[in-house]
Amino acid sequence: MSKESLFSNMAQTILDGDIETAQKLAQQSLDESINPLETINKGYKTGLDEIGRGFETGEYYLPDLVLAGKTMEAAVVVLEPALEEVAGKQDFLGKVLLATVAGDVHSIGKDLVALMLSLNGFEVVNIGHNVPTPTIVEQTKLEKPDIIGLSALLTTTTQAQRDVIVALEEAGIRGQVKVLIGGAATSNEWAQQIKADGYAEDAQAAVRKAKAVLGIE
Ligand code: B1M
Repeated sequence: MSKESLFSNMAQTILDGDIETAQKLAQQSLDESINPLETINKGYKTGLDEIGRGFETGEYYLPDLVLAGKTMEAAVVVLEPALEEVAGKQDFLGKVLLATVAGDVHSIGKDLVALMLSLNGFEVVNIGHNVPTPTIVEQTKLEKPDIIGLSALLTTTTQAQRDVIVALEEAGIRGQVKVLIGGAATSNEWAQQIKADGYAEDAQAAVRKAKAVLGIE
């Protein structure tokens, strides 16, 4: 099977919510030495994007989104050891506190970012999804991270990213930590608008931006 057909079949497993085949194809891509990041981005994520579009037009429903999410998570479990190999052993670069903001339960992208950061030398404290702003501020005081990463996938919940930055300012700790944002509903422009220190479009960019804001490389 060509690489393109394999990716297309992977996307189809997301649309079908077919966990067993998704995992089988993930293993096949490893057997064929395909880079696991390419597999995620060109295979499974394509399926999630398609189901997202279909959800907007009424072709797919909420249970389809739920099952698609579970299928993606199951495929990533198979790919995880290979992602570790690609990253290799890394020196400690810094500590990142990661959360999906209040009102938003999307966790797949954030968890991928957590995985990539930790594989690349960052200690990651992943405090979950739908995390209230005061909790993020409390955890920042407690964990003293170098960076806070805030994920938002809903247009409405991007406001909570701004709320966190304002709350950090009010708590007098904004200057002690860099704030990076990400998630499908965000952008470089939004990062500038809310005075975040940067925006990352995907997990690899998150690693690059995390290094950049800490002046590494
Ligand atoms: Co939801 N959902 N969803 N959903 N969902 C979207 C986001 C949507 C675009 C679908 C659509 O309509 N086209 C739409 C949002 C529209 C908008 O506001 N603009 C939407 C909606 C409307 C909803 C509900 C409101 C549906 C409803 O209930 N009627 C509801 C919201 C619930 C809530 O949060 N309060 C809802 C629920 C869900 C599920 C729970 C069913 C499920 C999530 C399961 C889970 O996460 N465990 C789900 C899913 C799966 C999606 C789609 C299909 C896929 C999201 C995903 O996982 N993508 C999504 C459509 C889409 O994105 N195309 C959609 C794959 C993932 C790898 O990419 O998350 O973008 P992503 O993460 C990337 C980058 O963005 C970046 O790196 C990641 C890895 O490369 N990144 C960061 C992310 N966070 C970062 C943080 C950083 C840096 C980079 O910090 C430094």
